[in-house]
Amino acid sequence: MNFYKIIVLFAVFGVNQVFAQKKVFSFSATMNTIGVLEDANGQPDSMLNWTFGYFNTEIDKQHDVPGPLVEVNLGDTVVIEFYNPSPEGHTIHLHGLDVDQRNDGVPSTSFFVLTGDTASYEFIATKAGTFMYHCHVTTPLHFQMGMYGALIVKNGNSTYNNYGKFNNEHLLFLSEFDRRYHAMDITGIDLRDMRLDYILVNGKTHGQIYRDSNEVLSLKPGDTCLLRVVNATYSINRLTIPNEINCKIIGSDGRKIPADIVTNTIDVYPGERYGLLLTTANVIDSAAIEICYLNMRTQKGTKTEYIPINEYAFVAPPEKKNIEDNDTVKTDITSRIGIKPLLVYPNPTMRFIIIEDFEQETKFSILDLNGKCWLKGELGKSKRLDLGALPDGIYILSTSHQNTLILKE
Ligand SMILES: [Cu+2]
Repeated sequence: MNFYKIIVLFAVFGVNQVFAQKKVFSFSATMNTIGVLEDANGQPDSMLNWTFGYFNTEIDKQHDVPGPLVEVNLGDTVVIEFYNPSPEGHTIHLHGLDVDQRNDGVPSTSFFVLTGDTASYEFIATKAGTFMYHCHVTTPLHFQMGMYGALIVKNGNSTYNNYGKFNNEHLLFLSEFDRRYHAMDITGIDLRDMRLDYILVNGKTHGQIYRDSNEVLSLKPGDTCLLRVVNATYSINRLTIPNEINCKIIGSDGRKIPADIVTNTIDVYPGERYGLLLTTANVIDSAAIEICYLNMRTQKGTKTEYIPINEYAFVAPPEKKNIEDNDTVKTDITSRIGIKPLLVYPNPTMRFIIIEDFEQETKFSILDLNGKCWLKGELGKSKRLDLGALPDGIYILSTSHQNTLILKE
């Protein structure tokens, strides 16, 4: 039945039918510890890094961070079968892909994959480019825990539906790690507070990158390298490409941009993906691409990482003096508009919410979208409300100074 649909869509998008296939990926989710991270001095981190993550059941028995690379060809019908044996509900959100609502992986508008459930996500790869997938359940937490990965739609040796020929490609999947979230006990952590303890490039830090030949970017005179950059962090990722390299931005967010931009400094914002074409007339050694993580509010550099070019024993320069270590990023919209912040989590929820109110003794009520009041009372500094008696739906939390939307699944 699905093949009938594919044939219709091939005609619409003009995709080459000869190479298009049905690709099935079998994913599962686990909660477990992953390998040891390395600090800026090359010392292993003593902490066991507790993470959530995806793995491909045909290849692995246990997840890694990031999750498996999903690589398909333009025109493919892609099916990701997802089994969730972990004690938490999860989804797979296909970030940047044009999928229908059912396959979008946002639990409130698509569906939850609860413990023991199996579900499948399906789409047709109609645009060549660089994308990402991630869990959309309590996203800041599940994202921080490691539930993300790259999704690449290939089109032979060109990209963006036949634009930008290359003979070599390299992926930089940039993510980050706040140590506090990966301890066994995370009670008391404010989900708006993300610290940058580790920069991860394709899941590796510092010496782990420089010692791994797969992480070295290869670029010789005559080569054209497509550099795919994915920002899966809460920071601006500023890439500085060495001057002896010609760098052209050709695509953004899985699409060709209207006109190429020639630049050696590229700011990639959270959730964005860039396609860069790199060429050089020189024989390059002792060079690296610098990636600086800038705080979203202050725009100041916090941490820097390097991607060696053509060199297998790179040594990173010492950290710059002006770097603010462990700068805290708080998403706090309410204080910007002059209201004291009201923190509600988890949202969406299945059983309960915790409300943290920094005003003293605020009156609250929880209303459904018809205005019916289900719960009301007074808030102290922090309150846990049991929502077990409420039917599934969308509710409004109203306090004396603001309204907040809550989703109950
Ligand atoms: Cu999840």
